[in-house]
Amino acid sequence: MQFPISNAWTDTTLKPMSDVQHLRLYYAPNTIAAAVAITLEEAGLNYETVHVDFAQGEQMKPGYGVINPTGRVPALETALPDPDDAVDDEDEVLVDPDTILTETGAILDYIADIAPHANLVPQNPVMAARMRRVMYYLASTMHVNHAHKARGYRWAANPDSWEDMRIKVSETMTASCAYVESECIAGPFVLGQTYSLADPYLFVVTSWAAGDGVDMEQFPRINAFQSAMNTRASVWAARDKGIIS
Ligand SMILES: N[C@@H](CCC(=O)N[C@@H](CS)C(=O)NCC(=O)O)C(=O)O
Repeated sequence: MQFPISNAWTDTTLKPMSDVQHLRLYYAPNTIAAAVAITLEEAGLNYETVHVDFAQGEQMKPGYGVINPTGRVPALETALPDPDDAVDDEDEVLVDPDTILTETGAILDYIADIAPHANLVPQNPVMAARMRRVMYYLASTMHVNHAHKARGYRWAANPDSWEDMRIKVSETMTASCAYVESECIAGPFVLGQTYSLADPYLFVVTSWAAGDGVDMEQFPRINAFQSAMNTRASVWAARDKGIIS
């Protein structure tokens, strides 16, 4: 996939919801982008996918910078580009940066807003805050712990330090799992019987834990939560599309 080369954010006016014509998810398999795919499936929304090939370093190439200037997935394009606003590269790939959303939590909230029928955010403000407590914890702490395994160069210049960070990941991810186990799963889902945006987010982040060296036998609530998630058609639909294993 070639991406348009531009980083012009010329108009920050959000498109009205009635203008939502198409959704295109930029993802790499088994990344946090899978939480967005599962949520789109839960919402019953049609979407296209674009595989951002990490093996080729596509997320760091200038063209992807117009999609997500942080060089990460997910990104969600929320409307067909208006030809007047769109960036047109040599390959005639049209993208209007003003229609693109980034940051997993923000994208999940957007999906809940455009698909109110799916009830992905509880009406009760306390429950909604409890849901977001888990989402913020995952974004700010547990995902960052996981990233220390392969992305140490973001935080330290000396390669010896990267190895030190990598070694620590099983410990920090185990500590995060212990917190999730005792504080974040009412069971079977984060908020009990009520499924919410926190569930696909937690599902994906906890799916990394075994590979990060966490002994998952210690965490029966997380295992039961994973099993409950695996009964959902949304998870299998994302799996069928190769977005999560
Ligand atoms: N805060 C961002 C983090 C996104 C993120 O770190 N995504 C990872 C995949 S799980 C990524 O794109 N990594 C590519 C890289 O670091 O080069 C979010 O929640 O959307």
